[in-house]
Amino acid sequence: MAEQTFIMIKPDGVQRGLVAEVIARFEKKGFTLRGLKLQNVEQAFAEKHYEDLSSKPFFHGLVHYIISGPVVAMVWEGKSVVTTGRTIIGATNPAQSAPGTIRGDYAIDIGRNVIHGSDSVESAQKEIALWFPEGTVQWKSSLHPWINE
Ligand code: YYY
Ligand code: MG
Repeated sequence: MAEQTFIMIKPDGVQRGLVAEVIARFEKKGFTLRGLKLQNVEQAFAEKHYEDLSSKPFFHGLVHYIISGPVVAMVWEGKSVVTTGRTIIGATNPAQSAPGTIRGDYAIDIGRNVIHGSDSVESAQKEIALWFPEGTVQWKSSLHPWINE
């Protein structure tokens, strides 16, 4: 199976009207959209998504931020999409994110950094299973041979 990553537009990204912009960057790069939904997040679900960070001092604030409004959950597929997805997103702290990245172009504070992306293939699999228990859409873009050699 081709590599997949879990990408989430956080509540600030949705409120600020950045949904189309984020999708466009992944789409124009050449990755394939496999799942997409707008949803509110329950506190327990947000805690589960960020369970690895539960001992961090910012955990409580992070969970409250994620449940503060609807998010857009997505699965994107393609060669090295996990690593390249992180590059498109930019560094965790927008003060250090390069211009041209999503966080570099659209965020200032680490606690309002617009977007989440899986940090490894293993966490991508875990996050996709958590967010898309119903599965994703199986299809192949007709552009595939024009993007992949
Ligand atoms: O994967 P990424 O989102 O880039 O960073 P993580 O280290 O996984 O942290 C998740 C999330 O937590 C981050 O996007 C912002 C927030 N956060 C924070 O508010 N303060 C920190 N010092 C570190 C992370
Ligand atoms: Mg992370």
